[in-house]
Amino acid sequence: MAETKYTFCRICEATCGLAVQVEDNRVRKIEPDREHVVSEGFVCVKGTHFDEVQNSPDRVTAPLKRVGDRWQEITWDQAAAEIGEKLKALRARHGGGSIAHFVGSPAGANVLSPMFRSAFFKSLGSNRMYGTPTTDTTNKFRVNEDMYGSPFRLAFPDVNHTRFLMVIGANPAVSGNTLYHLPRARSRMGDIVKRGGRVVFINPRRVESAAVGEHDFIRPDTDLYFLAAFLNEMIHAGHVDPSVVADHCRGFELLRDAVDGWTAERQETVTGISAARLRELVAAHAAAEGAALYMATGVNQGRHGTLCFWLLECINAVSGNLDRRGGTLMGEGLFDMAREVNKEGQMLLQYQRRDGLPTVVGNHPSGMLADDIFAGDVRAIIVEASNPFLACSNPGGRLEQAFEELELLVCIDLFRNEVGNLAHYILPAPTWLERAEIPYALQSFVGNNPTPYMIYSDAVVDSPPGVRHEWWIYCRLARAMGLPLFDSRLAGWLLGLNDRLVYSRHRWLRRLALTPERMLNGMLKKAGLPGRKVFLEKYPHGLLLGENRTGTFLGTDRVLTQDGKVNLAPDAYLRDFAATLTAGFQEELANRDRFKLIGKREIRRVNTSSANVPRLVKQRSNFCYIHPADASEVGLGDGDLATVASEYDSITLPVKVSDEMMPRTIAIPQCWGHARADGLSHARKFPGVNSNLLAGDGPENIESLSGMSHLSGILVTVSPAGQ
Ligand SMILES: Nc1nc2c(c(=O)[nH]1)N[C@H]1C(S)=C(S)[C@@H](COP(=O)(O)OP(=O)(O)OC[C@H]3O[C@@H](n4cnc5c(=O)[nH]c(N)nc54)[C@H](O)[C@@H]3O)O[C@H]1N2
Ligand SMILES: Nc1nc2c(c(=O)[nH]1)N[C@H]1C(S)=C(S)[C@@H](COP(=O)(O)OP(=O)(O)OC[C@H]3O[C@@H](n4cnc5c(=O)[nH]c(N)nc54)[C@H](O)[C@@H]3O)O[C@H]1N2
Ligand code: SF4
Ligand SMILES: [Mo]
Repeated sequence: MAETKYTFCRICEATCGLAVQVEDNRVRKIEPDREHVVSEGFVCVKGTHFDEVQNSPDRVTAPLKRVGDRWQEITWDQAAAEIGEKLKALRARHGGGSIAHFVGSPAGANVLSPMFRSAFFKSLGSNRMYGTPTTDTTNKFRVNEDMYGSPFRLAFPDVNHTRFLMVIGANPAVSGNTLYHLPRARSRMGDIVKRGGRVVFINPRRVESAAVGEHDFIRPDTDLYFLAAFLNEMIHAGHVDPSVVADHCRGFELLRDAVDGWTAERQETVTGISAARLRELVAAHAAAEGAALYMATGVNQGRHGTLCFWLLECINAVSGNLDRRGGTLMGEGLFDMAREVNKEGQMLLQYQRRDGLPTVVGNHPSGMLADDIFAGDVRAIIVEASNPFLACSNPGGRLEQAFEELELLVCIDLFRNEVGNLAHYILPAPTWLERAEIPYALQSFVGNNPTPYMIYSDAVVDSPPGVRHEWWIYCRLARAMGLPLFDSRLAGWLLGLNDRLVYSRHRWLRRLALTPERMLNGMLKKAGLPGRKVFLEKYPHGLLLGENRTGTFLGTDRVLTQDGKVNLAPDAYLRDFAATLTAGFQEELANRDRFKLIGKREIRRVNTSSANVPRLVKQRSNFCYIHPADASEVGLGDGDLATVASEYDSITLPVKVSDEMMPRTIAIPQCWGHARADGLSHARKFPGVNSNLLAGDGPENIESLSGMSHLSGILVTVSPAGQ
């Protein structure tokens, strides 16, 4: 008989509550958990269709070794021994730094894996971490560190109380939001309007979320000029809170001078937002009892993600909204992760790169990976939960060519995806339904959550016998290489012993093991919360932790800068800003009539991870969305094939004509292009095209302050295919 188990979804950061029907260790049905303390029964189609990932016949269920063009199943002992040998040899010849890891977004939902992964790579002597953080958000970490003293001081809008919310370059109703926990995003943003407040979306596409509020088109990659003018107009209109600036901030005069002259009229020429509208928004923002600006990937992936987030945070701070009810809050997580991490002293700009590009929170720029491989700096890569050829800038397929040069490529994944095709070994990992978990590390530890709560879930089903947890894999590889872990031979030895116990055939031995359940139980208790058993018995739908407090940040020792003040004017930003405002602005003016390409997240897809779900993916291709006037000018109609070309490559795909688009902007859903996905039987038949073949890599396509790849706002040409 089917049994209902409560858990939470880990596909996106909304982590909605789920009720999963399980029979004979098989997931039968996934439904919303109507009693979940925050998601309250909200889910999206990806969560309820995850059974098709869970039960997919394509899953890898034993370690695979590539032998010629065949895949051979091998034992974990053989896999660990062979990979361990190769890593040892590479380390001896080229140093530990030649061995990199590449971490994808699903790994972000895994609380335990990062601890063991970083212990393993530290022990190996490698700081070479790449991954998708430099495609979504390292600019924010950089700004947090420079302004507040830690990458993990991460302010978020107090959505439950705000009277004015401006959302720039995000579409929470579809994406579930990022770096800011907001399940039921659409209805919660709608509540702001019902309370008499305003929600304004600044976006080159009239996005689904905008149905709850107002929307203004902005020309892609011009947010910097909009934000500079917003701040400047705000200052001139006298909307700065003098006591916040005097008591809690440093560098206001420098900031003021930097944006001086950026009038509403001046930004209008490149952004497309009228001067009158900007001034009206500035006035409404100032008048609101609690206002917040929020931005996400659409701006992060532009050319000026760091400068934009800096100005945005400055607006939130100097207007007096930071640390204020209805403004932005600096949450308190299970423990003070920001302070703990600072003790390690291993954050921003920690690793010196020869090219001077930054490594933010340990991330080397993913847009430099091909160069780094070709230069011989990287010779082996362990990929955990990623599909970089589709997700990252891959100009004309250059990233694939680079990966072909690798001496060792290991993929830890549920499937053999495109990068897996080139791997020497594929190591199978469990799905999130097969993992005990608490929500995302940032949500749990940093507390970027307007309605704080905690939930714990055991694994809902057992994984196939040949599958191993990511954290276990790192311990097993460390044992194969004879490496200590956590700077300790004893810890390395004990964890080596533990990795035998965890998957032992004997139940009594398994009972002695340090299991994920025990580790998570320890974390909960250390934070002063009830332990695992209490959560399972009393709080299967989550436990509310009480409202966020205001007045807990400014003027307290939680501001981790040296002088305890918010730094409004980091030197590096002022320099970059001055240069951009002249050269960048001229470039925008010169390119005003050219097409820019942006991405588009779709409710039925999450990055590349849901491409193989038959009930979700029913169209053979992604589309190129284009405004009616542009379509007719270029000679394209609905369904026609268009060729979209950048300076790097060109792709051909069908067109959808839509007045959702701003003129001279086209949108192509990213993370498609599965034509060669031999290991993904459905995705291969419904492949679409990879828009990231058009994105450039190398230093000129990387934002120099944060290492972010330039993935949105790419200059392209559009024409009917075959012309
Ligand atoms: N043009 C453009 N490009 C973009 C973006 C954009 O907006 N525009 N967005 C960027 C962003 S924000 C991101 S995060 C990236 C996303 O790209 P990635 O981070 O690469 O993420 P996914 O494609 O979701 O997942 C990759 C793999 O993880 C595997 N996987 C899923 N769950 C697990 C698990 O629990 N364990 C393991 N080991 N593997 C698992 C899946 O099977 C899949 O093969 O794309 C980026 N690319
Ligand atoms: N359904 C679904 N949900 C997802 C994902 C998914 O692939 N599918 N991916 C997950 C991941 S990894 C992440 S990081 C989050 C991301 O979460 P969000 O940041 O909310 O992601 P998007 O929906 O891509 O929103 C970016 C928006 O920016 C707009 N935009 C593009 N360029 C510009 C610009 O230059 N200026 C401005 N102002 N706007 C611009 C786009 O039109 C788009 O609406 O979503 C997560 N959730
Ligand atoms: S919004 Fe959808 S994908 Fe995201 S957590 Fe909720 S159910 Fe899962
Ligand atoms: Mo992401």
